Amino acid sequence: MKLVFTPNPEYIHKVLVVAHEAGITDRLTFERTRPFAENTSIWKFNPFGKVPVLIMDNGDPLFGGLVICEYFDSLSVAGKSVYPKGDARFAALRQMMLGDGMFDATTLLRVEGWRDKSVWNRDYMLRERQKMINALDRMEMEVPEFKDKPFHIGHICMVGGLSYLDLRNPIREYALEPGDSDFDWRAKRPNLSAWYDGIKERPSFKYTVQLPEQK
Ligand SMILES: N[C@@H](CCC(=O)N[C@@H](CS)C(=O)NCC(=O)O)C(=O)O
Repeated sequence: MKLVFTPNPEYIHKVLVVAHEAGITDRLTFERTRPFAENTSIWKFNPFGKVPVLIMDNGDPLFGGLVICEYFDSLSVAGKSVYPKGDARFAALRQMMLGDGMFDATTLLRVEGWRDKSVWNRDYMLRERQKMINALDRMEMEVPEFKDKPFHIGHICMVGGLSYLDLRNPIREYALEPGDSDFDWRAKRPNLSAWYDGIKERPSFKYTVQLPEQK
């Protein structure tokens, strides 16, 4: 099966982490595409034009990173799953959405900022910025709930979102509000920061894929 995405070893892709945890990385091939590049191949695979997409062995696509994560998990060779059952399930799924929703808000803010500043939709940008801050604050609040739980999809998505924010910091870059020019998600979030620094040493978070630029 083939994963179509924009690999960037400088941040943590949730789909790669789940593939590694499931022990199925040897079944994967990769195609690089940049969704906003003119020659992107993404529209062939995903009606929404987003990465990642998985082309399954029967040729059908799966789109939506969270759906791909669930598919990889279902193939787990050791039969272990990063989706808890029972009481722990919905806190883990909420944390999954905290991480993934923060990633989405970060990319949406970033992409709007690519337009010329004179045509920025500031209200829209402020709204995405607020979502990021809210998600970070909520994660900080939830650290005592999740920090000692068996490893799960919520941990993966939060680490993915935070690692992206370490790489791309549109709050700092676009400085929409006073103080934003030195925005650091770790400030005032000591518990989240300490948890993140510890957990990101896990081997599946170190699994990266490097591919040449698309021609
Ligand atoms: N949470 C989504 C994120 C996907 C996403 O937004 N990917 C961006 C990466 S830049 C993208 O492809 N954007 C293209 C677009 O929004 O048209 C997922 O996991 O599928």
